[in-house]
Amino acid sequence: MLSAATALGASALVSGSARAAPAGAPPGAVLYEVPDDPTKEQGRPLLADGGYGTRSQFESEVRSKAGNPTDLTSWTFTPLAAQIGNLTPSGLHFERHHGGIPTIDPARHQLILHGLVDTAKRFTMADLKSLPSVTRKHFIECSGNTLTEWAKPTAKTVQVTHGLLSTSEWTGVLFSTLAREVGLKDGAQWVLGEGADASVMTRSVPLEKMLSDGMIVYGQNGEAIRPEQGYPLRLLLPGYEGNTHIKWLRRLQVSDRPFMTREETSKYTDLMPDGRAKLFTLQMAAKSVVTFPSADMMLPKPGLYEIRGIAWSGHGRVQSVEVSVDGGRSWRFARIENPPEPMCTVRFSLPWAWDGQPATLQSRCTDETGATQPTRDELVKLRGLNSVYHYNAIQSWAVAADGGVSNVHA
Ligand SMILES: Nc1nc2c(c(=O)[nH]1)N[C@H]1C(S)=C(S)[C@@H](COP(=O)(O)O)O[C@H]1N2
Ligand SMILES: [Mo]
Repeated sequence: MLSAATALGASALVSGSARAAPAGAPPGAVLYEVPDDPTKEQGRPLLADGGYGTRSQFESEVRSKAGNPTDLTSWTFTPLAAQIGNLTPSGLHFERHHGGIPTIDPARHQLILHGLVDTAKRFTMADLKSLPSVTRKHFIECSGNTLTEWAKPTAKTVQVTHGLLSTSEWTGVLFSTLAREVGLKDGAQWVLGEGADASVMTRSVPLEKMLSDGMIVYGQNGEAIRPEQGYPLRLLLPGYEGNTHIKWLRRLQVSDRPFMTREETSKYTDLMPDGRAKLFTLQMAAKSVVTFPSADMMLPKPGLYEIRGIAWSGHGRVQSVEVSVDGGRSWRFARIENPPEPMCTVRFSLPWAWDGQPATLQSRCTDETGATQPTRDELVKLRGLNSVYHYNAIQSWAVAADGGVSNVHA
């Protein structure tokens, strides 16, 4: 009787609790009893959570904090290894605040659009929500993501090496829609975005980018964006470095030149080996990371595993992801698990039979422009070691014979 169920792959489910089927049941039928769970609780009434749902009490993944959490300039990392699917839950979206999180009443919030325009305008939240909207999935990556890895492997987990990366579905108004509302004057080339937080974050963005896909967003994953993500309004620039996605957006000023703010001169520039700095390196490059197995994990024994990870590019869609288990000597194409969208993450996987020997796991993203992730040696040859931002080298995880996984340069 059990053999049919076993052939269907159900053997692990039955564990000896099969019973003979009652008379009249189809031939070959077997009843299985679900074992009783004495810890199960039944019958929580609806709305016991106040009407806004929370996750199961058994789920405990959280963002980890960096630096002193009471400092107003601080950041938290998304727990990438625990993420299920391609979207980051809003409550686990990484955070980077330069002046803490302001509390803003949306009824009082306004966006001013002025400068090289025919008619400067103020938009209330109601004004913005009445305009045609778009909904798109995009990642945000801080250009400081993975900055600890330039000189030597430093971070202990993938949450800390790569967790300044999150993906949401964003809803809002295209900048091009607002531009039609005010009319752009001849000579318009750049747009300044300004935040209403204590840091008054300001960045200059090329008008061409603003007009092509720049968004003013108020929605994240089906509800209002979270306070930590810029409630009630933020700038969303698909594929651009996180710093340009101005949160708590209150002002846009159109100009014929960049404004050369602190964040685009003293910060968020790339110091090259010859001592000169590159300005306005705005697009995030092709990048990927294996999230399972990754540093600080332990493989219990040799056998079949599924290597899993995330890949993305600020230049367009992910074209392919390759995985190596021998430190980059040989590569195999991974399976892409969701349809690639422009400037959005994909999840990838590859089955791997681990023989118990030491192995070095890597992944390599190629985007639709043909750009591929460099090795760390190639990146350092090009950029030197003065840089802080835009580290996109191939990440290596070493699997030791005892199954322990650690962060290495290979
Ligand atoms: N107004 C304002 N906008 C801001 C910041 C800030 O501190 N203030 N931090 C920037 C940086 S450096 C990054 S990486 C992203 C982080 O967005 P998140 O906190 O929603 O993940 O927001 C950017 N926009
Ligand atoms: Mo950032």
